[in-house]
Amino acid sequence: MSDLDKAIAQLRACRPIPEPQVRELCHRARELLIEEGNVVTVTAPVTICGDIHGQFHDLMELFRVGGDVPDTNYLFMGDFVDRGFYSLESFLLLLCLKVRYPDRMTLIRGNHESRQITTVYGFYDECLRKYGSANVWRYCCDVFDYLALGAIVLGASNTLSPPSDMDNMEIEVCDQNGGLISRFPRRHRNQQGDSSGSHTLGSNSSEDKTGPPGSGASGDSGGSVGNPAGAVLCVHGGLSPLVDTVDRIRLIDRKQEVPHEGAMCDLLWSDPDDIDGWGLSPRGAGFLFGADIVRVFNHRNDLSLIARAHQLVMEGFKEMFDASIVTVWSAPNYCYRCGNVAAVMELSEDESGWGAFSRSNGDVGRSAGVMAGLEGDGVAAKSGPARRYRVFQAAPQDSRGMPAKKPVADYFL
Ligand SMILES: [Mn+2]
Repeated sequence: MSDLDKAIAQLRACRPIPEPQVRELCHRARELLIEEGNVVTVTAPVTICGDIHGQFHDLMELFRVGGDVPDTNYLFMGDFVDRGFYSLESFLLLLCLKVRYPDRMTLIRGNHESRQITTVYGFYDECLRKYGSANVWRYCCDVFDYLALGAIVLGASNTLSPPSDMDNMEIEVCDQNGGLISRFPRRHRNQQGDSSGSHTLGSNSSEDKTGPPGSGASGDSGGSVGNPAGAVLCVHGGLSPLVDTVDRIRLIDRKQEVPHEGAMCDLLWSDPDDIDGWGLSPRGAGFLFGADIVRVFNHRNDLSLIARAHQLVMEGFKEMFDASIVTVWSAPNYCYRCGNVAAVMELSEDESGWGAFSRSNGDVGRSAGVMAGLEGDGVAAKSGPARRYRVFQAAPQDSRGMPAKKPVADYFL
C-alpha cells in the first residue's frame, strides 16, 4: 500500500495525517492543479456536488449514496471547509483522492477557500487546534490558490442512464437508497411561461417527442449538429458582469487569494435572483443576476445549464429560470441544525455518438453555427441534459464517532 493509499485510509477513518505528510500532499496537489486551466473540461458521466463545509460524516454518506472514487467521476463545486467540525479531514481526503485519481476528481474553488474567510469561519482555528500551529492551514491555503474557477461538462446525455422505466424522462429524483421520489418528462422550454423552473408532472404534450431521445431529432434539440444536451458550466457562485463568455474566464490570473471584487470574486460569490439584469448582493461581494442574464449567457456560450452551489436549499437542489440554472447543495442538516436534506446531480454519458464527437472536437457545437431549439424570442432554449438528483440526509449520529449527548452520567443515579 502506497503512502497515499495509507493516508486515504487514515482520513477515511476521520483521523488527521501528520503535518509533514500534509506538506507533501499539498505540494503534489499544487503541481497537479497548476497544470489545469481556470475552466476544467470534464466528460460525462459525472456526479456534481455542492457545498460540504467540513461535514465529514455527511461526505462519507455522499460517497455511499453517489458511489465511491474512482468508480464514480466526481466534480465538487467548492466550499469544502469552514462551519463544520471536520474541515481538515474533509478537504485533505478530497485532495488525496484528487492526487490519487486526478481524472476522476475535479475540485473547483468556493468563496470559503480563502485565507480571509477561513480565518473567520473555522478552518484556521481547527488547524491550530489539531496541529498546534498554523502551518497546515498555510499549506492548504496555498493549494486553494491553485484550484480551478469552473468546469465545463461535455458529452452529457439527454436521456437518463440507467434508463427510466418511462420514456422521455428529463429529471429523476431518488432518495439515498435509490428509491424513486419523483420524475419529470422532457418538455419544450419557454413554451409554458414557467419562469419559476418548477416542473410539473404530466405536462408533456404529444409534440414533446418527435424522434428517439438522444438522436438529435427530438423536438427539443431541433436536429442541430453537436451534443444534443449541450455543455454544462459549473461554478461555485455564479456569473459576473465582467464575464460574457466562458473563454473570458480562461484569461483570469487565478493563482492568488480571492480578490474583493472583479471577475474572479464574482464567480465565487454571486447568486441568481428573481430580478431583471444585475443587482447588488447582500453578501457584500459578487452580484445578483436574473433570468435574462442567464439566458443570454447560456445562448452565447452554447450552454444548456449552469450548475452552481453556494446557497443552502432545503430540498438539496433547486432549478431556476426555466431550468437554465440549478443550485446543488451537499451539506445535509447544514451546521448540524438547519434540518435540510442534501443532493448530488448525476449527468450520464451520451451514447448516441454525439458525445464522442464532442470529446474529439473539444468544443461542443460552437463552430456549427446552429443553435438548438431556437424559439419565438430568438434566444435558444437548448435541450437540457437528463439529470438524476440523489437526495440524502445527514449521516446517522452513531456514525459520527462522537458520543451522543447524555444528560447526566449514570453514576449520579
Ligand atoms: Mn459559498
